[in-house]
Formats: sequence, structure tokens, C-alpha cells
Amino acid sequence: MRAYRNAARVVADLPESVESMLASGRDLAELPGIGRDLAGKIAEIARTGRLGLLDEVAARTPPGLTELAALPGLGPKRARALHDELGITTLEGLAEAARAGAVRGLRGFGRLTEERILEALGALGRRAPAEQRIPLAAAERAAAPLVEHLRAARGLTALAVAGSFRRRRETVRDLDLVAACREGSDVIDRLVAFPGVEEVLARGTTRSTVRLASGLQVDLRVVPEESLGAALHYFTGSKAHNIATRRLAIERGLKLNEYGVFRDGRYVAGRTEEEVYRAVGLPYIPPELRESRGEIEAAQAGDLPLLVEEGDIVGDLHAHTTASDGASSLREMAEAARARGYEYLAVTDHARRRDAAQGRTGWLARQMEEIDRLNAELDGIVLLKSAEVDILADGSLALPDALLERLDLAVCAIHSSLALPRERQTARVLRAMESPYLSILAHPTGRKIGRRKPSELDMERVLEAARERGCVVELNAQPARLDLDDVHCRMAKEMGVRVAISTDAHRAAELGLMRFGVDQARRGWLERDDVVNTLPLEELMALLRRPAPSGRPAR
Ligand code: DGT
Ligand code: CA
Ligand code: CA
Repeated sequence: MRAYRNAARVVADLPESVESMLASGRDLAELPGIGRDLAGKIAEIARTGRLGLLDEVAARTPPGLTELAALPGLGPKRARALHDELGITTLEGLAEAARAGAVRGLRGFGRLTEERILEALGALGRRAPAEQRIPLAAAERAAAPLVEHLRAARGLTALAVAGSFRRRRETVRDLDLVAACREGSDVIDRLVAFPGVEEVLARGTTRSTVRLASGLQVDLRVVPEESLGAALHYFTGSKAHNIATRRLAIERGLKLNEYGVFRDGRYVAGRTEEEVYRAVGLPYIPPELRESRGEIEAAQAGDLPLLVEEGDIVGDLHAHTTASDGASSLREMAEAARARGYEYLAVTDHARRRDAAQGRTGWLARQMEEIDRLNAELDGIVLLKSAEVDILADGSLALPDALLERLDLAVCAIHSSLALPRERQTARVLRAMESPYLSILAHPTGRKIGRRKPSELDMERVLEAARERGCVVELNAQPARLDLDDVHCRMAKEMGVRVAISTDAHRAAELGLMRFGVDQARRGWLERDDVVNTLPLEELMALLRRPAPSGRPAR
């Protein structure tokens, strides 16, 4: 490096140009501080205007590295180390690593260097791209082809999507992939070569970050097999859960990081997540619970919930047909429910306010007859007579009691006046629940993720009333709704209110959305007994039977 700089000074100070010296046959190696090798390179530049070696190095160097090297306090050596050790090639990548505290651990870097880097980056006015979250279902669609592509990598022994995706959060910011590999795997090459990759943000030997054409960022970490459990645990998070787990490790004189559990620098565990938890004295904690909302304490007390599973679900209590805005016929819906192994399906086409006002409810009477016919014809599935009944602005229901009485259950929901002030909205829902026919309060807050805020509702009072009156609340499994959310599910459970996980399917295939509802329910700590559509039909109907108002016989 210094030789080049000195040579540059000598050349710049020459009384005549290098070209004319060469033209008159002079040997550049005679100049002070310039040897054979340098003389040849200078001659090459003079002749061709380029330097082959420089072109070669430039081709091998990620373009961002010069930018990194130019940062105050860094320089080429440290830039190279950041690249080789952490796979950093851009200022954004550097900012992320520094913020995460990953830089200070490198040889020749310290906490101070990290701070200086962050300062310098701040001075440059560079910030991480604005936080943008995408619905879990969309993230799944993006992840599936990528994961399939990576599975073909050489030497790959395990691959998982970790992060918020694995915790089944309703939205995710990026995909965090963890791969376990044998030596010499090409999994990072395969990631970079994935057709959907638009930009490679970082590429190292154990880590790479790319941005897909959709804008979704993907982080891939590659670990040896004995670190798989520790890496999965670390990159599944949440961060708060990790911190709590690491604290337990420290209390036991252990060190826990993404490579394993260590005692006095010696690896003691880390191949599986179970091993990691066992090392810190805990049973396995399902990813959906890892939000630092009391799961560590529950695990220590042996009180972890036995979370509901998709296989526990034996029916769906909210589905549409072509009788309202669904795309599949009653028969198609029935057959699809049976194909899923369900025992029952509640048919809940819309009973709208205007239908009732204009006495246009003939469709419902006809549908009930058709349900009778299909129930007689089809084995292995029972269609329940129901409707999704509008809760009107004053809290009354859009169907007359005489019709409600003929239904097996009524699924009631707000579809208008979503913006009422909190007091009025709450009173409206409470009034609706006074009807002995309201079986299930559907998508209680009316939110649409990323599109519509939840309506103002005092959920505690609503759940209180639901318990008193024996109403069930819905967890709508549509990925854009997931309403109740996880926090409200937990609240319902703690208050003793049961939940129906329902797909609100508008076509046969949407019965498959059930798993998104189950995921959210698990995040809300729900167990099988908290969910009504795990019950066999007879028990379900007994549970839905509401106390009859005075003077009227119970249904
Ligand atoms: P997201 O991406 O916002 O949807 O949520 P996460 O949880 O996927 O967050 P992300 O992608 O930033 O990081 C993935 C996991 O890596 C995170 O859940 C826990 C772990 N992690 C990241 N940064 C830290 C950290 O500074 N400390 C600890 N203990 N863990 C971290
Ligand atoms: Ca993430
Ligand atoms: Ca990430």
C-alpha cells in the first residue's frame, strides 16, 4: 500500500510525462522507490489506460466495500473483516449489524468502534428502510418457492424459517432462514441465485441477506449441525424471550448464544431446541408463546398451556355459499368440509339489514330446506342452519326472532357504523348479546390488517357480558382479519369466555384458512377446551343453548 502511494508521488513529481519517458526508451525502474513490478504496472497504465490487476480485484470486491472502507474509522482492512466475518457489503447492512451489536464482537473492533460507526452512518443521513410489515399468509406465499429452491442445496441437513414467521405473528417484516449444513455447502450460492432475488445486500460465508423482487428481505444464516437448535432458538426470538432465556443460562453459569450453550467455553448443548431449553432448566416452549408474556414463568412452574392444534378442530362455524357472497354452492361447501374430516359445518350466509326490513328472507327458508335434504343425503357431515346476522346500529339483529328461532345457531356481526364512538359501539354490542339467539359474536372488532383499524370497543366489558350470557366469541381465521387477535384471545380465556375459530370461507378452498386461526389462537395461549369447534356436535349444541328469556320455552 505504502509503496504504491510513494510511487504515485514520484510519478506526479516527474519533470516529464511517463509516456514521453517510455517513448524515449527510459527504464521506469530507475526512478527512486519504483521496482521492476511497479514499473511494469505503470507502463501498462500508460499504454492501455487500465490496470489488469485493479480490474481483477474490483471484480472480486463487492461494490459497497469501497463505500465501507471510506467510512471514518474503518479503512480497507476493517471493511474486509466486516465483509468476511459478517457478510456486510452495504452501509445499510453495516448499520443493521452495528445496531444489533454484532460488530463489537469482531477481532479489532470494540464497543467504541461500533458507536463510531453508528455515528458516522447517522451523519451520512442513512437510515434503515421504513418498517413495512406484510401479512403472514403473503410471507408464506413468498417463502414457499424459496425454501423449495434452497432444499436442493448441497450438504444441507436442515432448513427452517425462524423469526416472527415461526412465531406465527400476523405480520412479518422479513424472513429469517436458518440452515444447518455440512462443510462445503452451496446454500448461500443457491440463495443468491434464486430467480426471485432482486438485490444481494450482504454475502458472506455464514450469512447472506437478499431482497426479493417483492421487496421482502431474506436473511439466511448457516450454522453447523451441532448449533442448529441454538440458532433456531436465537433467530426465532422474540428478542425479549431470548434475553430472558439467556438470563437463565447466566444464572446457571452457562453462556447461551446462536452457536450453542457453553460452560467455561466448552460446548454442552445446542443441536436441538429441546436441548437448549433443557440446559437452562426449562421444558420446550412452542414458538407461538415466545413473546415474553409470562411463558418462562409458566414453563418453570410446569404450567405451560397445551396449545390447541389444527387436528383438534372438528368443524367450522362460519362459511358462505352462493346464497350470499360465496363462490361455492352449499353442496360444494359440505363436501369440502367432509373432505377435511369435519363433523359439522355451519352455513352462515348474510342476513342483511335491508333483507329483513323488506321481508326478503325467503332465501333463508329455502336454504334450510336444502340443508335438510343434504343432511339426509350426505354421510359423515352435518350442515348446521345458521346465518351471519347483521347487528344493526341500535344493537338489534337483522332477522326477526321467529326466524332466528329456527336456526341451529346465529353468528352475529357488525358490518356498518364501524366508526361509532367507544361508548356507543360497546353499548350496541352489549345490547345485541342480550338476544338469546346470538350464539357467536363474529369478528368482534371489524379490523382489516393494514387497511382498517379495529372499531372502538371496550373488549373487557364485551367479554364480561359474553361470559355472563354464555356467548361465544369468534376468532376469524381470514389472514386479513385474525379478529380476535392474540391478546384478546388470552383475555377471553382468562375471563372464561369460549372462542370459535372460524374461517368465514367464501369458497370451498378457504376452509383451509383454519390453520391461520389456530396459529393466532396458540399465540393467545388457547387450549383445546377453550375452543368450541373442537367439541363433538352434541356437546357443541348443548353449549350454544342459551337461557331462554322468561315466558319462552328453551330451544
Ligand atoms: P420482525 O422481523 O419484525 O417481524 O420480527 P423478528 O422477531 O423476526 O425480528 P428480527 O427479524 O429482527 O430478528 C429475528 C430474531 O433474531 C429475533 O426474533 C430475535 C433475534 N434477534 C435479533 N436481534 C437480536 C438482539 O439484538 N438480541 C437478541 N437476543 N436477539 C436478537
Ligand atoms: Ca424477522
Ligand atoms: Ca431478520
